[in-house]
Amino acid sequence: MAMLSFEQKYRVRGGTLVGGDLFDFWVGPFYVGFFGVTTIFFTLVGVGLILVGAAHGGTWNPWLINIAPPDLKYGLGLAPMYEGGLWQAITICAIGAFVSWALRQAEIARKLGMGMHIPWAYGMAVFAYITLVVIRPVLMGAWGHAFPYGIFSHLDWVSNVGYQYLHFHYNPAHMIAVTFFFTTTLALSLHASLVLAAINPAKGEPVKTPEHENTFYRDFIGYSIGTLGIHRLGLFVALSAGFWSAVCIVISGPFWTRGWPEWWNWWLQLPIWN
Ligand code: UQ2
Repeated sequence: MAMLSFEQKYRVRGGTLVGGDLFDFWVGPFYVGFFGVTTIFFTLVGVGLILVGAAHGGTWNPWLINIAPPDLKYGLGLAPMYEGGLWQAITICAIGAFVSWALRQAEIARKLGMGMHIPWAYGMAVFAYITLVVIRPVLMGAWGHAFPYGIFSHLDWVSNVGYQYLHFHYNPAHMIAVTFFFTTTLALSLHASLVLAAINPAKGEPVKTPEHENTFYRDFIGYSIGTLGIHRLGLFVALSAGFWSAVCIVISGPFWTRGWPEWWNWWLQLPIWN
């Protein structure tokens, strides 16, 4: 269907989760909706607060701007504005904007009668962020366990927290997460190269089809996962990377406080070594 007639057919009212017809319209190419309005609201307030924090921080060097969470002594309470309160307000705005964005994806998917794969995929990244700045700090009893908002400062936080557990690469959930990240890049490179190989044959050759793609992998490794299957696999490995990242940090502190290499003592203590 040509794009112009497609738009006539599908740019219609309905499918909203909240607000009925109130925000059920487009501005230029963009769908607005209730959650488009809340996304814009939280984003403008949040970016404004980041600028306030930056102005107060003594540097406009983009690498060095830093807005830190409250000191541990404030526990899970509210902190004064320039002692972590800004960080708390910015975090509320960030979560408000990210959740609004996911719900806007869900509204657009509903409008089009599509599945909810996109909001779930994006939601996994939001879940990993919320694990870092809400779930783990709450489990540990202080907002000060969250990471600071700044380019270098958040890298320093990752490094420090890693060394706090001696060697983070011995964290078994971290191992699983890293493996899924690498598998995701492997799967995408296999898929992208296969599709481009099929549609870019030598000059004068006809464009190739999924039959050719299947045959390549059957010749090569005796198995083809299929054109739908590769996308299911890709979504699974990508979501798993985000999920296990959240698991690997949320268990560090709330459920394991010693060095991660020491966790592997269960292996050395197996009775088979006696
Ligand atoms: C495939 C297929 C595609 C693909 C790819 C494969 C026609 C266009 C890449 C091959 C993928 C396999 C065998 C799975 C690899 C497993 C892991 C864990 C990386 O068969 O169908 O569609 O793009």
